[in-house]
Amino acid sequence: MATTNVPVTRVLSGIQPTGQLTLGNYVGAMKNFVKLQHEAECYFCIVDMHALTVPQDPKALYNATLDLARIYVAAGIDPNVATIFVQSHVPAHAELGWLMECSSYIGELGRMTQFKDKSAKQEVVTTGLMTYPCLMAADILIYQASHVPVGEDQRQHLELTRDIATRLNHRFGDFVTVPEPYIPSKAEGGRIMALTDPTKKMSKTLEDPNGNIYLMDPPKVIMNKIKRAVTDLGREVVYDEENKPGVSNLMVLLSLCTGQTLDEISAKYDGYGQFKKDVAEAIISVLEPIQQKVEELRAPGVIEEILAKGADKAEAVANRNLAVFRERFGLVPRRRA
Ligand code: ATP
Ligand code: LTN
Repeated sequence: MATTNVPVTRVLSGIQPTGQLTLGNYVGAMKNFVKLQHEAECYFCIVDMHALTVPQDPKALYNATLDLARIYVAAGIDPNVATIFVQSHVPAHAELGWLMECSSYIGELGRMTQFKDKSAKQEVVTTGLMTYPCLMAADILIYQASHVPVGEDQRQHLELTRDIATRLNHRFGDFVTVPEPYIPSKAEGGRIMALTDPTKKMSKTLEDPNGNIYLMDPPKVIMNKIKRAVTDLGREVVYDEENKPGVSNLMVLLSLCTGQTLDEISAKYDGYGQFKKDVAEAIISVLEPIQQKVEELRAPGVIEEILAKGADKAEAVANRNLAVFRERFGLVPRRRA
């Protein structure tokens, strides 16, 4: 993990409830959420307001929000250790989001690759899709987070968050923590590629579902998808991102699911058959317990209770920090009548 030597003290990250979570989301981001909860004060949110930047079916969004919360817990985030909450339950995020919109420039927002990619796919482009990184900056800065665990695709948004934080510190005097990215290298899972096309990122909204392993995929489906995964010419199992992107991607998954190094994996196989079978089995053995736990967490009221407590904890911190931003910007504090 390429990180600076800034101590990890406070962590925030979020995932959008925009469909079924993939193995990319798990190894790129969530696996680090689980790890970091024991090292720092952690806030993990379900960024439902970010999901609204492209059209969502209300019922599907509602269910995906609760399911994502269940997956957080099932994957090992302990709600008694880290704070798990829904972004829209803490209105201070949206309020600070406005201040961030007034602290960023249209030019820099228009340069964001995610905006360019996603707007190209939409018939109409919402204003929210463009100002999306401002709300993300608010999510992070409102907790004065020192580190943000995400996958490689979010690096540019984090750079923008850092630019905004630095800008505010210059304008109003040092008061915002400039957050550090916490991003795995590609070989450590920072960018898992689609199984059907290793030039594309595995992603919830990928057109071809066979390119993704979904966290809730049954074992048989996982086995089939891995068997059909695009491999490269030749039969050597070697890590070579450029010439063997398909095999390299599967090697990363096997390494992350079993703890073996890429060299150990490379030495072990001399063809794709057994290799692919082992990749599928390793993924299944990681996902099966998570899937079981998700089902247990469907008991009525359980996840709602966790989210209620999480929102209370997050809100207390967010409101306290929001007051500091308001004061620096010159907004008059409300006096209760
Ligand atoms: P969407 O298709 O809706 O953009 P997504 O699958 O890209 O969804 P996000 O909700 O945008 O997922 O991202 C959640 C987290 O997972 C982020 O930290 C993101 O960087 C990480 N992530 C997403 N895809 C991958 C991937 N293929 N490899 C590694 N990390 C990933
Ligand atoms: N933009 C991120 C989701 C996201 C996020 C955040 C990540 C919203 N707010 C705050 C880290 C910190 C994405 O598309 N994956």
